Amino acid sequence: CLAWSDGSIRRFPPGFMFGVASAAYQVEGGWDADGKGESMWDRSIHEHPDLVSDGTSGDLSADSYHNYKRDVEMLRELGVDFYRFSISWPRVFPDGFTNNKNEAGFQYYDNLIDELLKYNIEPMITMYHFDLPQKLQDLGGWANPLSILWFEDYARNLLEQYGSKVKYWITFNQPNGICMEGYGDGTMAPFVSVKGIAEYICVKNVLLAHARVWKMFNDKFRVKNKGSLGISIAVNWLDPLNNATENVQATDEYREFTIGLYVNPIFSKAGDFPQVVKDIIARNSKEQGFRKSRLPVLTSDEISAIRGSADFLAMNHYTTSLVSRPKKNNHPSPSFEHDANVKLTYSKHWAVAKSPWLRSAPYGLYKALIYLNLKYDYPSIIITENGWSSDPGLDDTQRVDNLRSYLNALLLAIEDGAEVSGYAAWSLMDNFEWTAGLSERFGLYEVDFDAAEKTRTPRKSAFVYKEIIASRIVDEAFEPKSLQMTLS
Ligand code: PNW
Repeated sequence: CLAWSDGSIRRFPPGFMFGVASAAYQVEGGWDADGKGESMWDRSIHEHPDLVSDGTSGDLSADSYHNYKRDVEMLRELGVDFYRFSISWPRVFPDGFTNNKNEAGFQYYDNLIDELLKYNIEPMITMYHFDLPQKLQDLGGWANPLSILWFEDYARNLLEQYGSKVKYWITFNQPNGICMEGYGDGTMAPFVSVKGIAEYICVKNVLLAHARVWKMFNDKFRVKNKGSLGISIAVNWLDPLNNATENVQATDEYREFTIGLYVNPIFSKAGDFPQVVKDIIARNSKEQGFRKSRLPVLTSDEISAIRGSADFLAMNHYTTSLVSRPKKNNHPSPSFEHDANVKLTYSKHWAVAKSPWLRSAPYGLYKALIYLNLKYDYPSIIITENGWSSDPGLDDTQRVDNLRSYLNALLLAIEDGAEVSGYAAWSLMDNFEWTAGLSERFGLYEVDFDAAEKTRTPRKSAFVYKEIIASRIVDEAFEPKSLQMTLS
């Protein structure tokens, strides 16, 4: 409904920022251009092309390395307030270590940032979006506690180079993706699968690396640059399948395993991993014959370093699942799945995207935001990803429906007290969707990957989003009159 009963229009509040997001490996291409080093995704896919369902890679992708001016033109067409993109660590430091700097890589991001600023589009930089330099992976990557220092060193260089131009910083994209998928189920690079152990070591290291960078930012860069720094955390919603006690309990626990594991150490008053997660992993570890819990302990110094180490929660939200407790725990032991011990399903009423895990349940965004308010005392939030995957094609009705209904749910949550100051749609354009390759399209703009120029064409959703941004209203009746873009 567009208006209140007194006739006033429901709008996103003044100052609310609309944007779009992307990530380096998914759009840039230029995998070895001008001195870029090898990332763990380059290495994994070059050695094992079969890891990607359609046999593609990020070698060229949308070639934003060469097409960044067109990308900024699209941002101007949409009229966005900000662009969230990530820096490829091996593009700026080919080996990961900061002694060997690739000037051409730094120049690329300087050019992109300057082009954005020229048109009053705020850059929002993700320092790390899944593409570790291979040399650092050779040393164990995020399972090695020295990664904390490597990341701090890298981040210092980014803040020194771009801190005066860039106000919004995000250290990590989705620690759960980095750790659970990268080191546990082995479905993302580095495709390591030391289940029930490596994931938790990774989580501790990533949280500590984040906290060190926040401290450095807070001490040396914040005031000078009037900036803010956060961390992107996947907060999908979970509801119990029904109100059976065991399912309600499983849901509470699974929220702590998937949300609390990352949010609690940073955003709760007490800090640390959630108690229930500590208890369950300690109990299981003991039963499995481990002398200590597989979940590493956070010392009191570590707890206080991590606690409060973010200016905002950068929330990636895509979908909702229904949780039940299986009669028997058949997951491999040990593993994260065994520790969490749940079965996930969906309502049959929720539309299914091209990605099998992605269902449209906009009420879940509302509930997730209210949950964060009650549990973590009204954190400052920027939605840094939300989106929909489809087949190629310009008439993307399902993406339009999904975008509108999630923005409606977001507006409702803001009206009910959620402190959300921005929203980024995933994604500006079609890109390399990790192991799904080019088979799942998330773009507001379609990319012709067969064309040498990687031609970008706006989908219907791009016109709808443009109208929402311009009016700050979600008008379900809006129909784009022509499919011709104009610059705003
Ligand atoms: C995000 N889930 O990952 C990533 O940050 C992006 O790089 C990616 O392209 C995008 O979402 C679409 O997949 C997610 O299962 C992967 O709910 C899976 C989930 C959520 C986010």
